[in-house]
Amino acid sequence: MCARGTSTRSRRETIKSLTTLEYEIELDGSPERAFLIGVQVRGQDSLLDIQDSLDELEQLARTAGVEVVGRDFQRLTTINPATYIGSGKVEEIKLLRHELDFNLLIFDDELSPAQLRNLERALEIRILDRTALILDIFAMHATTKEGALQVELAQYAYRLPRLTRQWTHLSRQGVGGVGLRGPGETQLEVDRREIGRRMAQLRRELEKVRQQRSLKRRRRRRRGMPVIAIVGYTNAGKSTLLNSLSGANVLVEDKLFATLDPTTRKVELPGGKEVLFTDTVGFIQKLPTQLVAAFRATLEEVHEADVLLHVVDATDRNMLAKIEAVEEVLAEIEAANKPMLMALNKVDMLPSSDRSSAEFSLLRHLPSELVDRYEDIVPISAMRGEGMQELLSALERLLVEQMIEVEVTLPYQAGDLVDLWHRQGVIDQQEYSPAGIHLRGRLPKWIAGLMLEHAVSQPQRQP
Ligand SMILES: Nc1nc2c(ncn2[C@@H]2O[C@H](COP(=O)(O)OP(=O)(O)OP(=O)(O)O)[C@@H](O)[C@H]2O)c(=O)[nH]1
Ligand SMILES: [Mg+2]
Repeated sequence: MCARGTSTRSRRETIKSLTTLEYEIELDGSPERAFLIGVQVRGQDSLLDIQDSLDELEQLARTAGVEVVGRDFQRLTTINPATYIGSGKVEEIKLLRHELDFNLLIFDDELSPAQLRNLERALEIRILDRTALILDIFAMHATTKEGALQVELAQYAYRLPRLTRQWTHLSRQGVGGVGLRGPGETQLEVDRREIGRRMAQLRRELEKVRQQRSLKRRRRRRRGMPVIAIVGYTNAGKSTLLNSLSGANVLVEDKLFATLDPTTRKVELPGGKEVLFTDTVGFIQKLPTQLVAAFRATLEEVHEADVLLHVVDATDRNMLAKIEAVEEVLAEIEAANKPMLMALNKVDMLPSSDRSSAEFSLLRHLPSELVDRYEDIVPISAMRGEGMQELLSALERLLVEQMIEVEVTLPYQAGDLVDLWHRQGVIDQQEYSPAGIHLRGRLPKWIAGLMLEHAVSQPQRQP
């Protein structure tokens, strides 16, 4: 590091904040220096303890390439509607800024547009909140067109209510006074309209993506393979598991939100049946609602899956809170009532005596209605490929349990459906009659529907 004003001059660029101020940032490759701020509201239950939530925020900041130089939090009875934190804390931060030399302040919750504006004015420093930080990471990690569209839409949804009158900025340079309402306000309206138009266009494009996805899903259905969505908290090891199961080559990183776009791979179960595994975007506590809305096309993969495989990091001391956070998101996207398995991952990091105790503590501390939702809990090490056979067998058992009894007569030309039944179900009786092939046996629900659609006679179906 060289001191400012020496011969190696760093390139500086002025950037505008969403609200009123302009900042200079250095473009010499050195990371921005951030200070983290959180609030703990007394008597309010939050999933993570404030220090753990700040740890997570620090991890998010590091993932975004920011250096964290310090942190602080405040216990409040209520959030300050004007500045989120109390006025004393605002003053403290002002002083700290000179001591620690940070140029970015990151809040652990989403700030209201007014809070953001007031804080920027009071502190004259660039401010990000948790949502903006997550959106930034998503923007960094979006590799496909769909991912990029979804992130852009979420970013505009976040920015729109936070845009303010440009003239506030001009008035700071002495242009204020007469004519305050003139061009600045018009400019703001132009900006808003422009963003509104762009959002409408993004929504249209995403609607197309959704339709393509749903077409793809229908085609998959026709092939009869059940779809298993791998869900879980960010960094739990979902992509590592997909790679280990299928030899896929999904990027694995010790970073939050390494995966944005879903990847689907075929995997053969021990009994020979084939299933599709889909790896998806990770969840996090305080997940911004803009993201859930914008990522609808991606999250529909979870919504439409036949089985959910919830990957949990067994080494995480906040394991239980994170399981709950995942359950909350699943409920939000109406996917909470699907058959579920849990993979207790990273057990290679636990001393062997702790492995069963991790499972034990899970079963003991997780509310029983949650535990009951999982057909099986399987300890694994996705990284070392341990527990894969056990996991697949558990999945196979679950799939068999999900099957229903079907009795149907199919036309002779529907040979492909008979093959499908052989591959994905169990046939107890098969007879040839003039009307067609009479079959009785068990099938996954999603294929049973297909058989009934093609039946020649009135199907008889037992529950
Ligand atoms: N020790 C150990 N580390 C693991 C295991 N599985 C995954 N990891 C590590 O955990 C980190 C996150 O793994 P990923 O597979 O990227 O996690 P993810 O759930 O896909 O994360 P996101 O896509 O960011 O939501 C990486 O550093 C992996 O190497 C495991 O079984 N044991
Ligand atoms: Mg991943």
